[in-house]
Amino acid sequence: MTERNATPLRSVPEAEVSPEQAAHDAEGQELFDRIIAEDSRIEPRDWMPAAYRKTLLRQISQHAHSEIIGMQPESNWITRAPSLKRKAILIAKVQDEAGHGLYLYSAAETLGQGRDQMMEDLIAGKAKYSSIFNYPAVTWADMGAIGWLVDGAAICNQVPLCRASYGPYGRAMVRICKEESFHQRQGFEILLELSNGTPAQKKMAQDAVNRWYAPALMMFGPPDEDSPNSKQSMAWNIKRFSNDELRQRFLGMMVEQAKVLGLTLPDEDIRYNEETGKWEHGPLDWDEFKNVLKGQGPCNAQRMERRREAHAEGAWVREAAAAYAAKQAQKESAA
Ligand code: BYC
Repeated sequence: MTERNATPLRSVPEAEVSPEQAAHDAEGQELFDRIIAEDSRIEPRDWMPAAYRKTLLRQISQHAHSEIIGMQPESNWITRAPSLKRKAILIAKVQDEAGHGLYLYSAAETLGQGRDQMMEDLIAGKAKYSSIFNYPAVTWADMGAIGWLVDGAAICNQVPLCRASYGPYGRAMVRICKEESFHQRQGFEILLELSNGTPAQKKMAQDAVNRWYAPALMMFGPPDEDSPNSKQSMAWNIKRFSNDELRQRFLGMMVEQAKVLGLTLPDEDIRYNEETGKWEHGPLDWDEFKNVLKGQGPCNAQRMERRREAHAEGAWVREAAAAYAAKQAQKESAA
């Protein structure tokens, strides 16, 4: 285990640095490289390259935004859940997602970015969030397909992130992944019940799987040859596997689970390649993916509008919390 310097070292992103700062940075870089090479963890007070900090902030804040925007397709179904049991489960799941957002915003804050700024970027439409949440949830079976496919993809992508080199991110992911596996099981169970129900219910389940299959595969990000960030993120032990590796792994899991569900994945080209040991799928519509990222997906406008409304409606809570904190601080300084 590499020993840390007693005094935290700060990186200076600007080009103009004094000789003292340059020596300081060189020492910091050496320590950083050693920590990464031994697959240990970088903590908030450690020196880190400006680009590492920026990459983490980009990924963690996008992830946090995805969690809170991801509450919308499901919260729209809370009042229409078919039973009290399903309603209670769905409320708990949506609440968990708010919690995931919270852990992730907190992790991003340790990198020096204020939560207000991240929120401002989201509601101004400057920040990304996962493409998947710009698709509509049109029937109750979509709650099953989201849980099974979307949370399934999330688990596949996020379990390796529990070993991310940045301590606060990796630790947040451990708890998130535990909750995600409950989410996936509840989605699987909704689909299993529908699939074993009436022919109309089975068709509703199959239609939902047909709608969410391709968007779920695209959640993993662009193919490796079009993924500009993967190589460096993997060298820094933030990402552990490439987008395509995770997509293939996910596909293999879903093929087996679809058999148990009695449902079909809507892709005639799925096959296991004995030579490469990898699962293959049919072509995905990457133009559609790019359009969704540009804000032109079926629900982008609706999701952003709802987020802005929720932010405005929550202003009184933020003001009350700030007033209370100011009062407490005043009391403490008077004591
Ligand atoms: N959607 O170089 P690449 C959840 C962007 S929450 C939108 O491969 P990277 C859940 C990418 O950001 C699910 N944008 O990037 C919640 C980059 O643009 P910038 C969210 C995407 O970072 C509630 C550009 O495309 N999960 O599961 O190496 C309910 C090039 O890509 C997407 C996470 O955020 C996308 N799908 O890899 C239920 C996990 N894909 O930033 C469920 C953490 C790519 O350069 N994040 N882009 O402008 C990651 O693992 C990685 O950031 C990604 C992308 C695999 C997503």
